Amino acid sequence: MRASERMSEPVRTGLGVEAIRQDFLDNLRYVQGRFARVATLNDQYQALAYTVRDRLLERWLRAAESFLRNVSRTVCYLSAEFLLGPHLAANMLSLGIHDAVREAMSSLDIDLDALIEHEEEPGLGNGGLGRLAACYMESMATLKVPAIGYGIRYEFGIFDQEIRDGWQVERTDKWLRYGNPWEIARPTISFGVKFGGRTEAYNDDQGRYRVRWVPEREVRGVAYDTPIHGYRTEGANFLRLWHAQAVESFDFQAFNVGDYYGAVEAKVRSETISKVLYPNDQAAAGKALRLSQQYFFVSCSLQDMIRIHLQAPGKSVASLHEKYAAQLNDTHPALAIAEAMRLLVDEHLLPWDEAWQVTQALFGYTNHTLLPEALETWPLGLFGRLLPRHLEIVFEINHRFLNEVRRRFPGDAARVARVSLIDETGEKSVRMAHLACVGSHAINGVAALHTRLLQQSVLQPFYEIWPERFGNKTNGVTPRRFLQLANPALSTLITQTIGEGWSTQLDRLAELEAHAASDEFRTRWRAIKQANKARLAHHARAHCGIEIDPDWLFDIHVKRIHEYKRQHLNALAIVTRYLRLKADPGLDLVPRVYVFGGKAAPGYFMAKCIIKLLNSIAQTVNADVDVNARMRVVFVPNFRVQVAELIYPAADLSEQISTAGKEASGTGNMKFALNGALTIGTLDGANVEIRDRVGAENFFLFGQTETEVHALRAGGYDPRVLYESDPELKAAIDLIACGHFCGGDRDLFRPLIDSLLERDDYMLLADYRAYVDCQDRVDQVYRDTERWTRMSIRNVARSGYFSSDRAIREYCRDIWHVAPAPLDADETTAKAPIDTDAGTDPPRSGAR
Ligand code: 26Q
Repeated sequence: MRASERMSEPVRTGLGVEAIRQDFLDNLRYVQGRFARVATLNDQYQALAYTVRDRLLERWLRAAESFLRNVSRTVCYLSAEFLLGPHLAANMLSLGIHDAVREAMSSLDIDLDALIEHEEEPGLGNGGLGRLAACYMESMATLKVPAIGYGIRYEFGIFDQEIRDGWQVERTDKWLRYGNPWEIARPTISFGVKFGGRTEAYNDDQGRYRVRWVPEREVRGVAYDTPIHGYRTEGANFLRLWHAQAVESFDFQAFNVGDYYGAVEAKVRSETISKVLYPNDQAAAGKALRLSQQYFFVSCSLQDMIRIHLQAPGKSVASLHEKYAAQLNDTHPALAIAEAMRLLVDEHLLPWDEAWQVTQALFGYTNHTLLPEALETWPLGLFGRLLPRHLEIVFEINHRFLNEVRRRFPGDAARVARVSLIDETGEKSVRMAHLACVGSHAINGVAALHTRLLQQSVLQPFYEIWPERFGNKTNGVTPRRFLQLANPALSTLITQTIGEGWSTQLDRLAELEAHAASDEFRTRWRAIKQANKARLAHHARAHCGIEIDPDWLFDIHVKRIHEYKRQHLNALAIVTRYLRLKADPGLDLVPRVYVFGGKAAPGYFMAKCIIKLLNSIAQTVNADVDVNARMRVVFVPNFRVQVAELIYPAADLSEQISTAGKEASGTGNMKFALNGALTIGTLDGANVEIRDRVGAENFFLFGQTETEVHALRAGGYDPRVLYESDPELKAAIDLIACGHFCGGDRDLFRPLIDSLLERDDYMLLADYRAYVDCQDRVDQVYRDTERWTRMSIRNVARSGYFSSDRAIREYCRDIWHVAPAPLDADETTAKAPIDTDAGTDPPRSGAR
């Protein structure tokens, strides 16, 4: 049906221009309380958001109704982070109303792009892990896999990054300040969560041994739901995020004894639990509030799952695992294993062994890191003070588990110590990854190399005990957001070339390959890249005040700033190029723009120095007329999903240069490849699989392999020898050290330089020469425009595997045992989870 034919559609649900226009005006008036002439940009944004939401909710509720007739396993994705990105444009795309909305807005003289840009994205995640959760929620909705995402409704998400004098400055992210039209508060869905206190053992009136937890305090978690709409499908999936609220009775007690301010303080303390997202910072480890957050959301989520399950007639907690598959996104929600045991055994009176079977069948665990220092542990003292009952449960799980290990490996005390849930070396602590392994039926890594290394290193003893539990699930990204939405021009060309439907069957991108031979196709391909580069150039002018030329090679390095990701290796190569140009101003180099973006954890000093270094180099290079017609450097501040959508499509070259064996997978690498960038990278994480698929000849490989890194380290690695033996390397390091980029200050970058020359934990010096030479190869290939374009086309054509739909199908098949929609999806059979008692009224007063 054409938009113009939908003249008399219902205003709230119709997909045509007229219905959208009318609903927008209604929402402006009746939700925002404004008439059109005085409406601000925010009023208009809110009104349009409600207009899109109306359509979303209609379809969501329809699907929810149909779910009542359908019984299927529901996936519960437990994650401390969901980095959703802006909703408005994504929901318009999934509903297929983008053109109609544009027409409706332009009929009112409103610039739709300005409204889209106005949205403050929910930054409820740090980076890869949080964004993966968002991609997976989108794919589950698209594949009609019933799913609930459980997490925390942080009032302040990841900090906003400003760059001042080249340094990162953090600002609180006040994303909720103008309201959030995409969420629905569910004040009637709330649960008490206990903290602290002590436990008491007793025998109940039927003589059963039981344990009672007498908490010190209690907090209430209130649900906020965000519908997750699948691409052109109906479904009723949602994100359920918990908001912490003080429990009334507690402050009343204090109030009665006259301590009003004490009561208010207790209230404030309770409500801090969901205040702020922790950056992935070593400094955050061991923080009681972080542990409280983890327990808070996990407890609410499990209580909610049980409540929903018990609503169905004849159901008991003994069949919880038949109703749900719960996935642990890293160890942040691993307390769910102890909490499930507590709820099943203490509250629902299931015998331990039966409860353990249910728990193990329920959970799967995804690991996202190999860095030993990033594996979560909690000091026993802290853990026991906050969660006394859970510590007992962890001890009991451990006791039974270690007995099993002793039975299987008699006399092997070293093995017992290695697998124990309790680390007894130094300050005793609970090892969350061990808890996650023991309590899950499936354990996976996020790229083939990562899974193999997990089995050989940090989780090796578990692999030896339960090899059958391990499997690989290579990450994927949603092509709807990162290709269709981010790169509309390329998407149009793809559709014109291979027809509709490719974004839900991404392997079909392979059909593009044949067109690489067509001159006309390659010309159009290049024109699109060029336009995307111009779009980014415009952003760089507006936000960084730097002019960049869309004709140049765009070399892009965006991701969290971390030593293992080696943005400073890129910096060394840039300085080398700078020195070459200074020495020979006539040097024939391919002009390049180096674009960086990413946040450093606020407490991570070295990462902050790297940001300062990049900005210092940028300032010097961009101002130097000897070189700035051949190279420029831009640091794009506050990298986030919204900016990412602008950046990936503009890249010619994708920097994926982590030390081999350190990056679990990477997902930016996939987003770049899908947008036609070529990768310069090491054999790390999913780079390995990207190269396997796009072909070695279409990938710029350099650097030590993981095995070589290992051997080099074992053989007594000395970075100084490399420094002394490579004149270009020495010159680059010396130039930074002498203060050339920072007004002669020789101290500023000393910590960075010292760390490279003394330890070089991430082996930059070992990979420097190979990297610089590889960049020269990039130049050579780039000069051959037609060849480069063919390589770019092949990268896209061969990257269909990296769709999050493929990843979700694998999780469904191997771990969750739920059926996704068939490949040629029949759009009438929506299945979805639903909260059947959402209509229950709250008690009148004081009843809770
Ligand atoms: C832990 C304790 C205390 C405070 C914060 C944290 C914390 C928070 C977030 C620790 C880690 C994270 C995030 C990790 C992350 O994003 N990992 C990335 O996950 C991606 C998806 O699998 C991979 O592609 C990346 O390789 C991996 O680095």
